[in-house]
Amino acid sequence: MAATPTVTVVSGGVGAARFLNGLLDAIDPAKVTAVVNTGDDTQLHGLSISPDLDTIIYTLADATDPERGWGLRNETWTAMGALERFEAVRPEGSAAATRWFNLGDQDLATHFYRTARLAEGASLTEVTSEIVAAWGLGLRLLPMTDERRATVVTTTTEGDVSFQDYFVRLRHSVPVTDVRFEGAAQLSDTARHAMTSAETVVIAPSNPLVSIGPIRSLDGTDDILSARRDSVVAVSPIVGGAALKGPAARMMTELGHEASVVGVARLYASIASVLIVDPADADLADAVVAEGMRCIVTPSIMSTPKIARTLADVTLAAVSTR
Ligand code: FO1
Repeated sequence: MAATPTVTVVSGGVGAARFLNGLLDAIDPAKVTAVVNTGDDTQLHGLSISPDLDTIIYTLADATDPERGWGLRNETWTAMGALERFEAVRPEGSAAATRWFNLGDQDLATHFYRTARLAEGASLTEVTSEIVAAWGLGLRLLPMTDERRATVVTTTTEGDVSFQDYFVRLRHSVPVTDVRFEGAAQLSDTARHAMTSAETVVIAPSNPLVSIGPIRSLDGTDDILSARRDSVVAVSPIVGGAALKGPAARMMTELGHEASVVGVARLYASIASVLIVDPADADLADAVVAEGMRCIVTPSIMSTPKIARTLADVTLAAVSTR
């Protein structure tokens, strides 16, 4: 029996979390590292908030609210409710008492801890490993960088806004004309090592533009992955021309890409050799191959743990270990 390969999963939020759940069923969590998008990170109420890291942690801890897909189940919102009185007196232009980004009472504990540890000089990588340990998870979770690297979305209605302004405050309901990334393009050494040394790299079924894109925007990521593309496999986040969750399909169209598995193949062909697609897109498998990738068809809608586990098994089997 060959040793279980070490696997690094390039990850966004909800889709990546569900894929990782299946992967941790399939192989030893100690063999798994996730390099996670922090372009969604935001500062509110003086707190440092890392939504994609927290979505993965809560999901793998089986603590997440199943309807929302983010935040914790059985959550209460007392603190957020108590902010309402201050909205009335808040000066124009102040971000204090912001209430469009919902922070549950239990969720606040995570932001308190992360913010306090960062203020003490800990890196986001260090704090993330502490939070992962606190939830008893066996995998390694790495932010893509320890520096600030923010996704900026250009909308037709408000111009440039932060990712959370776009996704939550504007309910991603406004057309997008550009996405770019601000701040240091500094891939962390740990994340770099995780992407170079793993026997297999998986690109999780996350938004190619605003979840995987920020990680690819860091110096070195695309060079690392293209140099080892034979052992890089991507799982399409688009099924039947639609995203399983969130605005990925519409954003792809708005930004000039084809919102299909072929469009995903065009975005990933230089860094991955295999694209996993759902049977709904079996008729497009040849078009994916024409983009220079192998195409494997297997159920990708992770509606049950068994489907998620099988998807993980098929994904790992798709690329030869080095
Ligand atoms: N998503 C929402 O749609 N509405 C919210 O109020 C909201 C709050 C929130 C708080 C903490 C957190 O970790 C995530 C939160 N999300 C919320 C999800 C967040 O916008 C993620 O960035 C998206 O899920 C995309 O990954």
